[in-house]
Amino acid sequence: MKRNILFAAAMLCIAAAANAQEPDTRIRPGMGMGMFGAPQATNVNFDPYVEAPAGFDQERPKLKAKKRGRVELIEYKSESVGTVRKANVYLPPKYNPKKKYSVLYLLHGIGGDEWEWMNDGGVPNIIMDNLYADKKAEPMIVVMPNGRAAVNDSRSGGYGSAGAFGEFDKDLIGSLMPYINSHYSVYTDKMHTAIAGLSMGGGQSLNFGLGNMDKFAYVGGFSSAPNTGRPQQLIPDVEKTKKENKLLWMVCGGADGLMSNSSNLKAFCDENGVPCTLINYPDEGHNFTVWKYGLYNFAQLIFK
Ligand code: FER
Repeated sequence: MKRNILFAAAMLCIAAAANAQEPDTRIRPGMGMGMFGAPQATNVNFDPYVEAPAGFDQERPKLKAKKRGRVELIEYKSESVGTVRKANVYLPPKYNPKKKYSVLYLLHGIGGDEWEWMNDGGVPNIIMDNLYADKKAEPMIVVMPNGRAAVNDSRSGGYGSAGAFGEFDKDLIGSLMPYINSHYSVYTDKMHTAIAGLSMGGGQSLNFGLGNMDKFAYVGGFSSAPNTGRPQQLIPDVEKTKKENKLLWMVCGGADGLMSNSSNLKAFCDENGVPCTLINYPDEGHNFTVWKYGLYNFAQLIFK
């Protein structure tokens, strides 16, 4: 019951945010899907859940310092928001500016900010360090921005800031990506650029990733929220998506009330022959158990 009230309140906020916007003829995925979201698709073909190995998210005390990555906080000027904004950047072990790296943009949820993955139980640095120690991931940096594209981008925005999450594509593509491309030793083409996120960040990743296939070849949505565009908005041109997207990968907890955002897209993809993965994490809710699993798996599949 509490969840339903929260959900209805969130939808009202989205509607209010949409109404408050300047006239904008572009499709804003997720803004026009009605007050109570999309009904759950039936007969979804989930992909097999394979348990992650024990310890994938545990720090290995014996791992030498030089085999660990590091995280640094950056500040960049945002043209679209008009402020200086922050992001955390994970650099892999032995990051060497003489080499070139791929980039994963890793987005947070509605209650989070650029620190959520690091400080709220996501341990992305530990997951990545372990993947590198086991030689399971390609060389990449992981950029964790603040996805609330507003002057006040603090966590206190809550559900009222859903509109600001919808505006983040301008900041991401217009300001953050150019900053990363000019301050780190990275490949800048789509085949070396991925986007994934949890909940609101999952919706953003699907919306922005599939909406900008010239920039992102790999797209991941973990427990994607109701800001996720409808399948037909996300994939208006099936043949183009088949050609240009290299990975569309999702996970959601089986006990998460937000499953329909993922399963409707999966059903659409299956009907239309678009390669797409959706793992139903057994009996799990809306939490970092699912999101850590998402990062662990997604990070192994990209840039290969
Ligand atoms: C909603 C339910 C959940 C919603 C957003 C969320 C905007 C996001 C949750 C999260 O990011 O963790 O109805 O509407």
